Amino acid sequence: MHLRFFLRPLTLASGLFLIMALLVSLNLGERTARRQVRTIDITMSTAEQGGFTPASLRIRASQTVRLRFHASDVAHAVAIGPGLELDLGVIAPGETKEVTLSIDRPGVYTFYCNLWCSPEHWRMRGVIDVFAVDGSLPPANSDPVIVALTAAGIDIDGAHGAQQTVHSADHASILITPDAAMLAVLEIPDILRSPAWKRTHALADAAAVLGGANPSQTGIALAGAAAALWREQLQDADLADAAALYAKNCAACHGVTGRGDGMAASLTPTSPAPFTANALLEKRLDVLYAKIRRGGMGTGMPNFGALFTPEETWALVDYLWLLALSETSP
Ligand code: HEC
Ligand SMILES: [Cu+2]
Repeated sequence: MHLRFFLRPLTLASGLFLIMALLVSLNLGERTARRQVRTIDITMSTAEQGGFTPASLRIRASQTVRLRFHASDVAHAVAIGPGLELDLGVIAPGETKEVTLSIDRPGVYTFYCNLWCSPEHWRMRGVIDVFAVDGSLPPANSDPVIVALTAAGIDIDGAHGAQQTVHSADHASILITPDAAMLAVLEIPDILRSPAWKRTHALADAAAVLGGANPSQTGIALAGAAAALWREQLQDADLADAAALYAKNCAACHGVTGRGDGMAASLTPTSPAPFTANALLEKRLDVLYAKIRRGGMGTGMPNFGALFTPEETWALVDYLWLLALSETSP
C-alpha cells in the first residue's frame, strides 16, 4: 500500500518520458529515411522541344528514388517499363506528378510518354540505367524470338511471313470472316490447338493444315474456319492489359478498332497497317511480335521492345488478332 503510493508518480513520469523519447526518435527516423530518398525532377516538353529533361538516369538496384514529372507545355502521360507496371496517367500542362520507386533487378528501363502529344510523340522516351550493387550493368539480352527468325532467314520487314500454302490471290477480293459453323463440320488436327505452333505460323498456314485434313473444302471456307478457331482461342484469353496498352500506345496510328485510321495515321511515311484477317492472313505471329518489339525500319512504326515485356508483346499480338476477328471487322 505504502509502496504503491510511492511508486505511482515515478511510473507516470518515466512513462511520459519514454513516450516522448519514442516520438522524437520516430520523427528523426522518418526524417533520415526521407533524406535518403533521392528526388529527381524531370521536365517534359514535346519531343520536338527536347522531350524529357533529363532523359537519362542512373540509379542503384534497390535504391529508393522519387521521380517528379512536370509537364511544361502540353499534356503528357508517363509510364515506366518493361515489367514494372508503373503508369502515372495523364499529367496536365503545368502539373507535376511523382512516383517513389525502387527497382530490384539491374538492367535498362524506359520511361515514356503514352499520350499522343505531338507528331514526334513516340520519340519521347528516357532511360533508367539500374546498376547492380557491384556497379555493373547487365548486358541487354537478345530476344530469342527475333534471334530464331533471323537464324531461319525470315525477313521481319518482308511482305510475306507464311509458307504461302494458301495463296493470298485466292482471297484478294473475298473478305475472310470467322465461320464458327464450319468447326463442327471439319476434321481439326491437334496441332492447330498448340500455342507454340501458332506462334510460328500464320492464319494461312492454319488454313493449309485444315485443308490437308479436309481436302474437299475451298480455300476461303478453310480460311473462315481457321479464323473461327483462332477467335475461339482468343475469347478465353485475358487481354484487358493488352487492350489498355493498345489504347495508349497504338491506337493513335492504327486506330481504336485497328482499321489503320488513327488520328496520326497520316503522319507516318508508310500507312499504318490495318489489323484485319485479310491484311494479317500471311503474317506469322512471331513476325508481328518482332515488328512490335523492333519497329518497322523507316516506316514510322516505333520500336516497343524497350517498353514492354515479351509476355506483354505476345498479348498485344493476340489483341491485334482479336481486333481483326471481332464482329466490327469490315
Ligand atoms: C507512329 C505511328 C504508329 C504507332 C504509334 C504504332 N504503329 Fe504499328 N505500324 C505503323 C506503321 C506506319 C506500320 C507499317 C509499316 C510496316 O508494316 O512495317 C506499322 C506496322 C505494324 C505492324 C505490322 C503489321 C503487318 O501487317 O505487318 C504491327 C504488328 C504493328 N504495327 C503493331 C503496333 C502496335 C502493337 C503498336 C502499339 C504498341 C503500334 N503498332 C504502334 C505505325 C505505328
Ligand atoms: Cu506524348
